[in-house]
Amino acid sequence: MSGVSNGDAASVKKLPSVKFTKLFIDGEFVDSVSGKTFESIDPRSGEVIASISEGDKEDIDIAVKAARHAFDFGPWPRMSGADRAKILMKWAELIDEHAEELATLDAIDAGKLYHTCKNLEVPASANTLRYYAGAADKIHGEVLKMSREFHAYTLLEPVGVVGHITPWNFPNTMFYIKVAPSLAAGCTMVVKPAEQTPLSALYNAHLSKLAGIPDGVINVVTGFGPTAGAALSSHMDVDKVSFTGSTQTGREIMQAAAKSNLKQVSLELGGKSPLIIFDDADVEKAAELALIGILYNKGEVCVASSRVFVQEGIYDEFEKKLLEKAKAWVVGDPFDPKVQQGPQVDKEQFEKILSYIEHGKREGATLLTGGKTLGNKGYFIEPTIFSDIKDDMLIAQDEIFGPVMALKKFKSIEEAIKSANNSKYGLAAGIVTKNLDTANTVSRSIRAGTVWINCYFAFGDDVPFGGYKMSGFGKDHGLEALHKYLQVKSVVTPLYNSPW
Ligand code: TXE
Repeated sequence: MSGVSNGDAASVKKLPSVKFTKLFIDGEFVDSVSGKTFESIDPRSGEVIASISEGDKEDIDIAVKAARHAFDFGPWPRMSGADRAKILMKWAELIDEHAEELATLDAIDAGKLYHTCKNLEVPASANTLRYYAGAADKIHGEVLKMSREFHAYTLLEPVGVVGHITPWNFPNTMFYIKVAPSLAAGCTMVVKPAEQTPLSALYNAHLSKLAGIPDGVINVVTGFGPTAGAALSSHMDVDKVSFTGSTQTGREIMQAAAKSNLKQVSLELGGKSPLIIFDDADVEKAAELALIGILYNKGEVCVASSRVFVQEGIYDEFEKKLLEKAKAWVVGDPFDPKVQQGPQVDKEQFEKILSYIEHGKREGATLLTGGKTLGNKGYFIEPTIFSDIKDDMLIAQDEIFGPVMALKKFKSIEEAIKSANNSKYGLAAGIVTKNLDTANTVSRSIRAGTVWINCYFAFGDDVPFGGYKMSGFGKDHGLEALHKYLQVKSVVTPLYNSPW
């Protein structure tokens, strides 16, 4: 393994000074009511980056009040779509201008690759805003011809105050995936970013103000899940919660919504996505795809191709190529342009992954490569590949959320489909084949919200994304996401002889 550990990397970046560390409520950065703070940790070293205000129930109450006031009386929901679009477009420009700062914050906070963030993920967030800016002035209902002497029309109205609860694996991207469509719809909101990665959300709050988003429309309350997050999902004055995170927390959020005001809920949860590679595949390219599918963002990706099924005719050659590539994969400081994989997000996730690796060994899978930590500080793990997988093994069932692949040989298309569907999750899947019949059959047989054929991780702002089964419901991206933040009002009136 040509991995370099954190301390050895030539370009280890010194921690920048973090400008925004307080809650953002009603257009101002403020301390939490309790005055408490929590530490944001650099996963490259385990060192403290900054102390961040710790919001709790009282802060959520204040933020929801601000969002409610902005929704009930403020200009945002009443503005024309075109005026909203202008502000969103301006904000997109600001993201491009501040790409370096945003990429740096996600790299030090989440261990993400700096160059990938700066050149790919951050510009993609600007485009997400542009996509929904383009939709903001095209929100309209329908005129309906009723069967009796009435006619009706529908209005699409913003759903109201939204609570966005986001995870730590794509802190900046997730912020915009949630915020952009709900803003275009005319909603106001409280964002609760993950406690592991609060920095870019606070920076984005600052950019929102520069762009001209009115006070109270976007509020960001940093803090922990069971306190701030739970307060948001059980709040009586929040109309909808949009969540991305674990299946277990998704369940708790639904319960909180049910027990409070029956707010709408959409959930994007975990996955254990299969990548199925058939005999007719180009082995070199398929091995590359499989590796990137599991190692992108160090495997902390909800759609990671964590289960790879390879047909028997090419299996041996595939395994050889895969191992060559995995051994050449570079793990190290995420600011080093040679590095392909940074540290896991935090100690907890690091230990969780290592315990799954130990479990994999115990349950009889063959450890082909990896399995160990790298360096003497920070949370670096070798790319790890297990073979001889059985579908019911824990490492083939649980979402590990790390650089750990479960590799299995299969004979027939039916066997591959059965194994792929043998999961409580259904977020995404990949197929590699030149045969159109195979691609068509498998894509229709897999129970997952996204199927990639001869590609992986191909996302688009216009392509709806979300899960089947216990991967959740409700889509991010696309016009589906915009409609998630709109509700339909039917207005009915008599055509003739109205008594009034
Ligand atoms: O997630 P949580 P965790 C999976 C992945 C990972 C595991 C655990 O397998 O190893 O989840 O990660 C907030 N009420 N995914 O524990 O708890 C929390 O503060 C309201 C997959 O970090 O789901 C954070 O903002 N909110 C996933 C957010 O939920 C609560 C990405 C996510 O944290 C809460 C992340 C509560 N009771 C993890 N408890 C994906 N789908 O991409 C926590 N939160």
